[in-house]
Amino acid sequence: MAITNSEIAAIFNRYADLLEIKGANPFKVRAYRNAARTVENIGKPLEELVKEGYDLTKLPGIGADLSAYIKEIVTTGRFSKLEEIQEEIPPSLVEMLAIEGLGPKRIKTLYEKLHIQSMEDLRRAAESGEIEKLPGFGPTLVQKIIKGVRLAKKAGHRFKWSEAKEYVDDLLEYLGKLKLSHLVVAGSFRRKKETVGDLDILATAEDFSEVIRHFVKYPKIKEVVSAGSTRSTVILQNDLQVDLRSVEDESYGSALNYFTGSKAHNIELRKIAIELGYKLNEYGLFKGEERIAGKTEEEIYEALGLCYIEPELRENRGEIEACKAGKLPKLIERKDIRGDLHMHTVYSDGKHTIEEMARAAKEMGYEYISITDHSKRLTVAKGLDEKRVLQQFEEIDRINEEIDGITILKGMEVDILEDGSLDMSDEILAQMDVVLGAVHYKFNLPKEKQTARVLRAMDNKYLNIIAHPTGRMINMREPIALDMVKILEHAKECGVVMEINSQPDRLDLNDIHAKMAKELGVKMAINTDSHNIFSLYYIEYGINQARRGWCEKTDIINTLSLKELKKILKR
Ligand code: DGT
Ligand code: CA
Ligand code: CA
Repeated sequence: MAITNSEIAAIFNRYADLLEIKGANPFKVRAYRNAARTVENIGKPLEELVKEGYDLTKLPGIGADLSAYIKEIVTTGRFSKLEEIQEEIPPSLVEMLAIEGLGPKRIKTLYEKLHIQSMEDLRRAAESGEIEKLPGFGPTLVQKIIKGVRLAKKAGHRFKWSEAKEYVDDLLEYLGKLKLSHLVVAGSFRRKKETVGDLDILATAEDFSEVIRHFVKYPKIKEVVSAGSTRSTVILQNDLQVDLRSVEDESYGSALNYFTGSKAHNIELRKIAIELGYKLNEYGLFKGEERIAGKTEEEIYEALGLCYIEPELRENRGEIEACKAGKLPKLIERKDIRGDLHMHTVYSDGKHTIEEMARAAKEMGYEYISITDHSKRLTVAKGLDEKRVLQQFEEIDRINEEIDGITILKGMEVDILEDGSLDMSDEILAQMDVVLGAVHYKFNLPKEKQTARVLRAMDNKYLNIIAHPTGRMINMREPIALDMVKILEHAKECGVVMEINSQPDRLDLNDIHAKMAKELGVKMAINTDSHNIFSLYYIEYGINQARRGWCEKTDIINTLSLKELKKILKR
């Protein structure tokens, strides 16, 4: 994984913070902060410069030491000095840096004067009035600290996009009751990131104070953190933070662009603006004092000499270069999907019959589905043995004759056993249209073994799709250890398709892997893995992830006609 200049800058800034908490020489601290600033503004990836053998000491503020550190970070992805100092300083002191109003200097004072070492110490000292007595800590700051401790407790927890969506729908309906000229959720939510830290809502209205008054009365609020004239922050009952902001109509596009992020994408845009002699911020794109764009996002990209970049791509993962080269993908859309190749029925652990699933899929506008119940090893899910799966296929034949407008393919989600063999005989697999292979146990094998297991499964010529390839469950289960490059290269060689599983807690492949697959020419399938008729609409979540992975219609096999699909499924 390439390391970006902003990441290197963040490492140096973090190191400077820790040096400062530790009480290091201020010149040394400043040297790291200066280096961070230099790194952020070079405009060319340091990784490339290092590869080219460029003499980094020619850069402002980079001496021999820092040059060596940059090389270390670029080549190993780590900075050993940072790791060392992190060992010395209580982790809670580091966390305190996230609290508004607390910088390294103040944290050092709290540590030295009041021996504060944990968030709990900090809260107690703030509430008891001890902190207020320290020079440089007034009552306003103490209030900020108390709030900050509360927020920090929740930090780290990220909400699944689908969870956030439920609140978004409700909130937008509630806010929509007012007269607003614009109302939109920006931030990671708009970029369709698999998890969101908080919601960033942007609205414009003639009387914004009325909007804020209405907003803070939203019934699902647990706490109003702030309510000013142009912005307000609240915490909902489920601990989701919501920031609401307003700007003038003529700044709407630039504010939307700014608050959509990502931060890394914004920084790149700002650099381009500077190169052109402009200034870009949330209020507009300015040439001197004159606003030359800002009402819409489109006009900002245009004025910067770029094409419009979809929010899902705004992660500084090459979207700006791709745009300049005319190589931005035309992202896949819901209307491109013609079927769903992974779903369960009452035969194993699903809740609906084959016919019910088929009729619901037809309602979705699909032309085909494949029924893929579990194989026998998965006894907890009533996995099917050879005999029962053949019975199921007879039923599928029968329903296919009865039902019009949709074709049911015969398939199975077959367990990949520990040695990489499949949990079903080749003789039966040969009778299937679609074979999915999945890892459902032995999640903790070391990388080499786990990779070999999946590679071997792919060697079975009946296997079509690797289902939820890494097995991760968001906020719950780590991915299995796979060498993804090897897996994808082998998939390419043998014509195996990778699934983008749409279950909101799976979303597996993730965006990075999907982009890798696309770049290697590996085809993918966006499937819902539905266990009932209601979750067929999860396809939306899988499409979000695919779009973040730069996928186009041609990368995804379930956009094909049935005839073309069948060709791909014959390996
Ligand atoms: P999240 O909430 O952690 O899932 O991620 P975001 O991307 O929604 O981040 P958030 O809520 O902290 O900020 C919303 C957007 O505001 C972010 O995507 C870009 C913009 N933004 C925030 N802080 C900065 C900053 O320091 N510099 C720049 N250029 N943009 C920022
Ligand atoms: Ca956010
Ligand atoms: Ca935010």
